[in-house]
Amino acid sequence: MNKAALAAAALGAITISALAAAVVGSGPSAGTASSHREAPLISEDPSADNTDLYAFRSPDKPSTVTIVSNWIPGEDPAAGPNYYTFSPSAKYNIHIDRNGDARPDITYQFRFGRTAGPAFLGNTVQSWSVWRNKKLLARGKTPPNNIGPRSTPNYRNLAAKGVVKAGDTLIFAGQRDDAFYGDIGSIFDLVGFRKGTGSTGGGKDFFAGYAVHAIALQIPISELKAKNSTIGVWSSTERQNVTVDGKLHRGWTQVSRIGNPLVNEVVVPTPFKDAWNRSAPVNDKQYAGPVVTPVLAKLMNQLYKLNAPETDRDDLVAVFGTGVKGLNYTGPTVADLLRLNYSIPVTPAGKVSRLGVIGGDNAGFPNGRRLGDDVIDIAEQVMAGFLKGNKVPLGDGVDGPDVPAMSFFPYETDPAGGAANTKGLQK
Ligand SMILES: [Ca+2]
Ligand SMILES: [Ca+2]
Ligand SMILES: [Ca+2]
Repeated sequence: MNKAALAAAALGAITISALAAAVVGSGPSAGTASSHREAPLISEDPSADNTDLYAFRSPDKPSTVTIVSNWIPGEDPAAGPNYYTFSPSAKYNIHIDRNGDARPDITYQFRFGRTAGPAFLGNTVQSWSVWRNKKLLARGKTPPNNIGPRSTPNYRNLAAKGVVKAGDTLIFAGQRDDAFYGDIGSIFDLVGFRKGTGSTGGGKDFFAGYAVHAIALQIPISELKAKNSTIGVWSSTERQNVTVDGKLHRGWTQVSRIGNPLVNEVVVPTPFKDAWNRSAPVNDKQYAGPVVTPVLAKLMNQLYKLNAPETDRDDLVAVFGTGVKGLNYTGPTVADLLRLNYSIPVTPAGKVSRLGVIGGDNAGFPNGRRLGDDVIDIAEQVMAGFLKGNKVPLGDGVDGPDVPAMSFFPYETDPAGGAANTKGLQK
């Protein structure tokens, strides 16, 4: 693809995700950043709640793609003695579409065992099994949560033992530091910028010190075999025989899903957020309407007179739902998938832009999503009309995570220890 096409494509892609993200990140009526506690029902079921999804070419092993999916928002490592675990009564899924029809061609499904006792006093190791397209692929164990130096000494070593190899695929499940970062406290106070327009620092990272539970996969590109080298990824959680809206569902019911960051928070109107969590990406066309006339753009204009385009943002719908031509287009089917064109090379560490494609770095969001990509700033700038020439240096004043990603699998870094109690106040 030529550079102009790529840039245009990139911008378009950003717009879509940005739109979604911007809306999410900035909307006072939205849930939390990214997809933390974004819909009414799932906020009562944190162990099934998808928070963020990442997909990128592995920087230290570019012949592979890494997918990281997080659950359980806002784990405070110090909040013992009943610590966080994956739910033994849920199914955790990572889906890959390789031909643009928004239906999964590869599904990795994880189930977790119970801990030997209550998750009390640090007994948080869980056995797991993973099936690839319903065929058993591997079994393993999570490391324990990071309780502290007496219960879980040499945590790096404990975590390293959690990585399992199945053929040429690496697998990890367990507690991680939340890679997401953002000034959620200020954003949800009417899209507040603590300093200027948010591009000069001064934000407070709400997620600093908090953890999540993650599943990470490193898959050889030779196994992906996607049309135009572009995969569409999403993650979901299912629960058995749950009562939803007063009605008992037999079998398994999907209760949460995520593709691009911030979509449910920003794009989907509140009355439909729970339904969105239960629906399949292949039916996402029904949610395209709100993207065309984004509420957030209107709100931002009312509050800050930003000149953001408020109507006719069909381009965003196209970008958000289909990928961008010349970048990561997967076809006409509209669906919220995190689309990664894995033929685009890894950007060397010194040249990575946290703004991804709008920062001239096509290996980042919305072409997949790396752990350090600043999806809130991207979303806000796109929402303000970056792609239509209205470039406002918006941001939340938080330009990176509290702890950087690791340079090796599973990349999302080790969680802070509970005993360190990074959130407590020393007396
Ligand atoms: Ca498919
Ligand atoms: Ca963090
Ligand atoms: Ca930011």
